[in-house]
Amino acid sequence: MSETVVYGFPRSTFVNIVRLILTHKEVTYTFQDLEPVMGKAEHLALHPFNRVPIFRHGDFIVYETSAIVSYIDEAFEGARLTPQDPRARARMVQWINVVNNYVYPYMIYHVTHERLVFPELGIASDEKVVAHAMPKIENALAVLERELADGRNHLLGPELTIADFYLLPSTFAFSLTDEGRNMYPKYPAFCRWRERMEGLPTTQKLRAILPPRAPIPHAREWANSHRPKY
Ligand SMILES: N[C@@H](CCC(=O)N[C@@H](CS)C(=O)NCC(=O)O)C(=O)O
Repeated sequence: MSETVVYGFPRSTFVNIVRLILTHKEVTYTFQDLEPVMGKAEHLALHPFNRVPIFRHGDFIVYETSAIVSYIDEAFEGARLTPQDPRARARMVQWINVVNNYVYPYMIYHVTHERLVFPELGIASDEKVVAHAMPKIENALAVLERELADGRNHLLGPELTIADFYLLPSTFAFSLTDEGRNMYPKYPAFCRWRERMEGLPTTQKLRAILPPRAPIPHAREWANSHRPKY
């Protein structure tokens, strides 16, 4: 059997999307923690854009989360997480791109980094970065609330898809900030979706094997290399 490896660091939002989907499909894999080599030649040889996750299946190596998860969904047995219907599939890709462009950048890159990741390393929060993100997050949550207000179980309706697993890790990390804790109760349908997703055996199973949340040492460099500036 070909070896299956996820490369990344444990707290990475995108790495955890991949790990949730592997867990859901009951694919056995090993996790290789790249924290000690992030940004170094060993990491850049796997991902020339200096990011994680990277996925290896035998001699096939692929990076970029959406490419990885669509490969996993097709190449491995287990519950299919991609609808066959073209319109439903387009809707799923729409939500994946919503997370990439309008959710992750503000919930994680702006607020979670400023409120959790940098302070854990002794770096003060930049209030301007947080302030810039807040209306964008309010808008994203209002859009999700409208979508989920008809009582559907998942983003696309009754079917659990890759889109739900895409959204979960960003919304989890943001829930650990004061901003998230204060904002979420205004969006009850979204909170019900979150409760369902957090309660899935898949989510519980992955959480149980993740190490306790610890500071991300290589994030010290982000303050110089790619912190938003306003
Ligand atoms: N477009 C990439 C984004 C991946 C990404 O931004 N990953 C973050 C972690 S969640 C990362 O690699 N950060 C490392 C760094 O910025 O040094 C994907 O979809 O895989």
